[in-house]
Amino acid sequence: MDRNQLTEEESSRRVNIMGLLLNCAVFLLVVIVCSGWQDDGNYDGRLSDSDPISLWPLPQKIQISAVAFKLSASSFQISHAKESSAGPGCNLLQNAFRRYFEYMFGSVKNEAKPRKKVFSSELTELQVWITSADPECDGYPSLKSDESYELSVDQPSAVLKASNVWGALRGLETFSQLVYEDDYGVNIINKTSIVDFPRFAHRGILLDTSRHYLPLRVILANLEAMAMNKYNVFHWHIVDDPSFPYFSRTFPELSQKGAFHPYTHVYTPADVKMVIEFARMRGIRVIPEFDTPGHTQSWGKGQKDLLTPCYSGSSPSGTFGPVNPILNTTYEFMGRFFKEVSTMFPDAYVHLGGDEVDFSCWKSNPDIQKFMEEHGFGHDYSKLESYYIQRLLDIVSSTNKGYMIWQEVFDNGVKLRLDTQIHVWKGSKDQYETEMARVTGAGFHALLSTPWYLNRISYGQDWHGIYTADPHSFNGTEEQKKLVIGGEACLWGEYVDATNLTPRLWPRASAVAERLWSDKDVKDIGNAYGRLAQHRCRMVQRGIPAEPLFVGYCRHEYK
Ligand code: CP6
Repeated sequence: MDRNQLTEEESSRRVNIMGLLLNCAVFLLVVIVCSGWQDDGNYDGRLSDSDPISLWPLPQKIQISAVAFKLSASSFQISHAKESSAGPGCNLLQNAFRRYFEYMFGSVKNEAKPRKKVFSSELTELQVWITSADPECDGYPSLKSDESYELSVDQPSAVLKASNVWGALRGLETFSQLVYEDDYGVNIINKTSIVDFPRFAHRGILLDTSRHYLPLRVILANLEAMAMNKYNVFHWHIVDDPSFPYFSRTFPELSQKGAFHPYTHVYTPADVKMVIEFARMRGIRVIPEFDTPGHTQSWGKGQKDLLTPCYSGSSPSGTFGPVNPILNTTYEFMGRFFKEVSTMFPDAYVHLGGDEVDFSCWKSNPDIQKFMEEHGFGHDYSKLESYYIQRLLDIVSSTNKGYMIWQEVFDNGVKLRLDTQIHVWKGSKDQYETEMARVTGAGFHALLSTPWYLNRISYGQDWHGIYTADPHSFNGTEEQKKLVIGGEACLWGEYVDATNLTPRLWPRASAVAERLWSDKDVKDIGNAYGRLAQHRCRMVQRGIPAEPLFVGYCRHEYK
């Protein structure tokens, strides 16, 4: 490599400091005391070109001093503050302490290195202080979870304050991102003060396990990467046309016949529980999607009469279309199926799909035609779709779940409960902005995915467009803006399996993560580039094969 070429890390350090300065201007509350808050030590590593502090997504308010402390694996500990409502009995926190300790010190094998720098002091403790009476150690995260935290890194001990474990998890990630290695391999942290909270409550990633089966370890590795980016929703598009890998206890034939392979390409109840628990430990909700009435070819293999027989002329052609909406057996099946789903998945929401329903098969079927006439639907097949969805929503409501649906269901005028979340995924920028305005104008909660179809790839730095898209960029009132719960990055699986999933997703999904977490004014591409390049190297160091943004290298390359 050209020696004059700035490495990703070096150039990003520069941009990073520029960015921190920029933030002084951007946030009135942010004060970067660039010359050191109070230079009480003899560490000469002021915030300068060589400081590799790189936070992603950027916290809401930060103060960083030039004063730095050393951290050593042998003396540093993460502990529960005396006043904390959580203690060593809180498995979620104990587990997180261990995880983050390893991220900070795992690569430091040999402590006995010659030190040329003298540090004013060493930081020996991070106290975690949960302030609310119920720390939620054994609970599940929800749309309403408080993820805010305050972090103070100073002598004699750093303090991370949060009302519950969800905020503490976000703060631990931030603390670990503040730690950097100096040229001698010594771990350093600067005196810092942070107040942080998410801009949007729903920050998700969709993975598709139907087009290709994803081994459990791939799903878990991505949950891990999601936590590094403060994501809090795993939208599990678990079944679709090509395969049905969800093992249903009530209807085992569904995966027996509908999975690519009935034993090796299936998620058992134990697998599902493991995903949910691994996600919970990281403050991530698991929302399953069981998409109907379209996208259901694989369901038909194990459930007779569920799908509509298509006709060619006056006789059945042997092919099948969407779920058959005119049979009572369909709704009996859905009732039992979603009852099981509602107990398997603890989240308060399920995603019911409802997208891309192809009407041609329904049109060909004489029984459906008769049903259309009887119900006065004329030739408007979206009315038939609405009829089906309406009955399905009533069924799912009776299991005490809320629901998310793709935008078509709203577009077709289905009557929806006001707490329904409409998932916008179609169209150009103009079209999705209009849709966001229409959905929130009608009083519904909305989330955006259109600009974040990460299955789409192109040559060059396509993270720019991903980074600059914003769920609030539409014409609407303050009330409408409040109805936007966030967004999701989607990685549809047609061209993705275990071999290429992680680098296709990261760090492009990190760009979405900052849009959904950080202040709306954090949008400078130059500033983001440096931090993102470094954040990507940090993910690589932590074992996530995230792809490069551009030319450069990481100090710790992927092994
Ligand atoms: N599967 C399902 C898909 C897609 C959708 N639903 C999809 C559509 C367009 C693109 C990528 C994916 N593969 N069930 C749309 C929500 Cl570009």
